[in-house]
Amino acid sequence: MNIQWFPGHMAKTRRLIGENLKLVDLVVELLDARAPLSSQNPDIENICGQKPRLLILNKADLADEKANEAWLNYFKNQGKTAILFDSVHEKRTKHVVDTVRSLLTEQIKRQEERGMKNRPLKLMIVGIPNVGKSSFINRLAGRSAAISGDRPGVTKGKQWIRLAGGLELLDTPGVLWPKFEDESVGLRLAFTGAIKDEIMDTETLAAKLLEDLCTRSPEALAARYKLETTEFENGFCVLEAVAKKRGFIVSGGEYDLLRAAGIVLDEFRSTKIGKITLEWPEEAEK
Ligand SMILES: Nc1nc2c(ncn2[C@@H]2O[C@H](COP(=O)(O)OP(=O)(O)OP(=O)(O)O)[C@@H](O)[C@H]2O)c(=O)[nH]1
Ligand SMILES: [Mg+2]
Repeated sequence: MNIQWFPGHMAKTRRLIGENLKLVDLVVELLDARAPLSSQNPDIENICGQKPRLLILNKADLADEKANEAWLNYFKNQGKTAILFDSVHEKRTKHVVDTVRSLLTEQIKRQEERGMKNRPLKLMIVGIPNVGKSSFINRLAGRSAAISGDRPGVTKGKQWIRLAGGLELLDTPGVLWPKFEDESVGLRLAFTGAIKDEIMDTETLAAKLLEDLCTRSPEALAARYKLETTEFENGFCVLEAVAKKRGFIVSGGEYDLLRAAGIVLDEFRSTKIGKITLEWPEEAEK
């Protein structure tokens, strides 16, 4: 299944990020905690160069707790600063601001020496579509300052949001890159909702997800859909078993695979199947 989604507005966002880089002190890159490597945009690395960077492993509440800890270690070992975060429920945000300040200690000191005390720190928030950039900003701001929504492509242009305590955040639209390194990257982004479902064949997508879950989380999958086995010939057979269990039948007695696909994708994204991480550091190091 070859997934590509790089419309003109994303090329525009890529330019916007480059153009605004000189205005900011630090880039906050949001990754999806369920797929931290697949959700890391290689373009951001190239565009942002030496600019100080903070990684937020967002949607940590939807991911496997053990995997979360493993990923924190992974990034730490790479000399990167990463924080697990839940942009919907997290009450404490002070540690994020403190981490930003500590990453910018040198700059803050230099500014103070030049007599620029209390100049606001400017951060650009970037990441793939639907990862939670606008929600993250709203959490930090403690109010609904940026529009968010449960589909990719909600934010259409840049927006500055000022926080109490001398921080200014730049919200940006979600951005992907022109070509995914391998099929599994595109699939993981699609499973987690970073790619518009409308451009995909959701039956094939759900079948691919089920195939993956049969090996990754067989118990959770079997429990959710009351399956007697998770040994199937392929993902479409699992999808058919789900449709059968749920009684999704179309006229003529065929199983309604399209409906089952929608349910499976929904239930995965809302953790009804479980808190499942789609890639672990061990797999990345292979
Ligand atoms: N459970 C959970 N949901 C989250 C989290 N962060 C964001 N969401 C949800 O994810 C969806 C997308 O959030 P947005 O903040 O609009 O994402 P965005 O990155 O700004 O998306 P675009 O502007 O479309 O690129 C919304 O339904 C949010 O409620 C999180 O940490 N945990
Ligand atoms: Mg947004």
